[in-house]
Amino acid sequence: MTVESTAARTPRRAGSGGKRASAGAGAKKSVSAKKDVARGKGAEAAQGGEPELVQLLTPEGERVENATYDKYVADITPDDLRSLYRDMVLTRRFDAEAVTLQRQGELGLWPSLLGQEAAQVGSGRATRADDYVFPTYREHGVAWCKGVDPTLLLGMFRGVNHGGWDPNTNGFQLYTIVIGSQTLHATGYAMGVAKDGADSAVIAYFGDGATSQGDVAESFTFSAVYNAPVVFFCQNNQWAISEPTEKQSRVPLYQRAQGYGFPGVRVDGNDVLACLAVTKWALERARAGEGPSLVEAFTYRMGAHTTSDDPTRYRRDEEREAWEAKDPILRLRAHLEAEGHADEGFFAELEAESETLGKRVREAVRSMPDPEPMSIFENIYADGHALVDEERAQFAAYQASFADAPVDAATGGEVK
Ligand SMILES: Cc1ncc(C[n+]2csc(CCOP(=O)(O)OP(=O)(O)O)c2C)c(N)n1
Ligand SMILES: [Mg+2]
Repeated sequence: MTVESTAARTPRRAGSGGKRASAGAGAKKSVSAKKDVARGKGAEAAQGGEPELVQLLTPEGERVENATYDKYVADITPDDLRSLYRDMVLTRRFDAEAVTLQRQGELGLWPSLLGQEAAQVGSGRATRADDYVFPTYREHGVAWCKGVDPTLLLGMFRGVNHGGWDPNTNGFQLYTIVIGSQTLHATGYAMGVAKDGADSAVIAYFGDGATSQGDVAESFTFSAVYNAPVVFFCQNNQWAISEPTEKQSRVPLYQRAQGYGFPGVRVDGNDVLACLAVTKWALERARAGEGPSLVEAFTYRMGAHTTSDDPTRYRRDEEREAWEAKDPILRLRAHLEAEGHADEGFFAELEAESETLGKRVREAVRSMPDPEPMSIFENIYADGHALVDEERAQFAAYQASFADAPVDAATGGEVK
């Protein structure tokens, strides 16, 4: 599989024969299906055709009808559209600040969400306050929608804590680095929700690469068998570090659900409205006792995997450029402008708000206190653990050994 063959794939829009809901001024025709056919021998080609993609806003910002999903966004007002736009813009700004802070040495690492704002804000805004989110390490936009103060997300990446927020305050679990493991946690939690008789739902986020993990397969099996109220939200950003999706699966990822006995849907992950609608559908199913579903948000990681990665080593600029044309934020902006839902004043105010957020994030990171060394052993197990106790004692003895060490008068440090 060459890198070239992964470029610029956009599957056919589901219900693409449907009418345009409104023709925005200057909106071009949506990209033709023919042009969108996968160029390589990837997963789509293996299926003998391109998969359907739920899309409500074309890359040009034109609203298209969808017989199945329109009803999930039927109550969306211009205010809501502006607020979705605001969430995406501020999330992107927060993310950009974090990348810069890492480059300045203030953070050890940062996994950017650049390009995935619609997938995260659309799905995040579909959740209710009592729905519980199990994220990976990249769900900064979902955290934002759940009301987690973004500055709290940075502590772990500065190395001053293990997480930085109480998951139960906002129904947003701690970030998980162990790929796919949170899908099992989500499934177990959802099984508990069902046993409690609650009507809330659970949503587990993971990437395309995570679908190759055994944990994800197990969570699909268990959630299906137990009819757990969980939504599996896969952000297919085309890459698992340097591994393209084609090398992860012989079928489009959403089709995996069928084998486990629950529905799977591929949605345009750069279309915030479609992500909102499809996730609402999936959450409502879960709440109604209809069990799990898989949403594959077809999107693109425009940045590097993390600040430690250099994507120029394994992918072409043309690929990123093709996805830039489908930018989720520009798409909604085009729609807002074409429909007359936002004026210059709105965009200027948002720019000012974005500046204020940037300043707040920078100041918060730089003023984070260094932790007490012994605090590394806190919040590991709810009831303690013999091994942690042993390690704590060893570390305490190690720390204490410095107390008696002779001090070099010249340097103020330990005598070598
Ligand atoms: C169990 C496990 N194996 C390997 C890794 C190393 N690793 C970190 S991120 C990553 C790729 C994940 O790709 P994907 O699931 O597509 O998520 P993305 O980062 O693209 O959002 C890997 C292999 C890990 N963290 N955990
Ligand atoms: Mg990925």
